[in-house]
Amino acid sequence: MSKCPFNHTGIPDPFEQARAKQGVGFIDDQNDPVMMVLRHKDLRKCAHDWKTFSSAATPGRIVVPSEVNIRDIRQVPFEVDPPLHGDYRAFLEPWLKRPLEETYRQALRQQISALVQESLQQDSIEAIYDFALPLQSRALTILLNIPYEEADLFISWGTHVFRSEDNPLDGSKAQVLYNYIDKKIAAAEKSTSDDIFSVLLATELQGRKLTHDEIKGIIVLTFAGGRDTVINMVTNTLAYLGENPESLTRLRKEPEIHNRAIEELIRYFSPLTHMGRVATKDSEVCGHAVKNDTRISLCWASANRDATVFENPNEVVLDRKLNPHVGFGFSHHNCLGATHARVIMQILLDELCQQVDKITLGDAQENIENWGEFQRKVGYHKLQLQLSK
Ligand code: EMZ
Repeated sequence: MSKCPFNHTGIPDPFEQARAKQGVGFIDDQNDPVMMVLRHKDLRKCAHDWKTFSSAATPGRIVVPSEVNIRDIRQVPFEVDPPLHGDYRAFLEPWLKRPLEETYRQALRQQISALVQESLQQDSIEAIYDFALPLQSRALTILLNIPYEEADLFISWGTHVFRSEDNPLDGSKAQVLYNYIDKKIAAAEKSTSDDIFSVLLATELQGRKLTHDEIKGIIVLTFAGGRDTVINMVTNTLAYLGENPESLTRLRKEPEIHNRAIEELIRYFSPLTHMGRVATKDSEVCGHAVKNDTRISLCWASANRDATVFENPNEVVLDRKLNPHVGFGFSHHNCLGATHARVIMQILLDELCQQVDKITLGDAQENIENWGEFQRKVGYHKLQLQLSK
């Protein structure tokens, strides 16, 4: 394998100056500008204030880049405000807490352990397409309770369901997912099973059955929200452990710090840079006016490096004790898939500690997001590496 051409210097923080100076950043997004909220405290205040900063705007508008031009299906409960939002969560939460069950964890461990074993046999693997994408796609079959074989189809869709290599907003790609979901709902209508589609068809909300669009909105979110985020988390973790072999050694010796290490890696990597809200009235954030019907974004990646909250914010402190990170969002909308993601990370760290002695990094192509004046590395497009014993 060729040698790593540069230092994988981690994930720099492009927001530091703007966060300290004015607390916000301004970006254009398809002629619908966004004011990014950069400080931890302001961000938490805005996230709480759902009456002023709503998630229930036109479908796609709270996402940055906006998806209004490529979809009209409302993602549920992510694009819904309280109190209805809470009603959806109430029946989704038990399903999304299943990763805490032993049988679920065993199934996931089997998948991840096999993937690590297969990777050990290769001279070199590409961390996304040979590892993180199959890992995420296979784990999703457990979350949805559908046959393992369906993962091959999800793998073939690539790292994002609305983005392709040459198009950051790809409506035709979204249609492939929609068709799949429509087919699965139709099949579940014909014959009931214990998969997510049948469960949602049987679910009652306020004394009525869920509509087809509500079910679709829930499933789309499950596919879209937990995809590139989990992939970035897994890939960045491999890169970090490759560049910091002493951390792998420490994690092997101190399994009791794994949970803290996972939270710290989530804080440091912040796999989702930000998420938007739309103002429902004229308002103000950190001294900056926000007009009715304009967009703000809650920049998790910036808040997670806020030096007024985190000591040495740009360092990975594996056993960081106080860690109020917002890597899974904050307040009502905090990530519903967080339990699944955390359990994936627990098993991954454990399997790497047990099976792998060394991660050697090779050629890499970074994935840099461009947000106006800010350029943020969020992970990799490609990362060649070798796992060895
Ligand atoms: C939306 C979003 C959810 C959006 C928690 O994040 O993830 C993005 O990757 C999707 O493009 O549609 O699901």
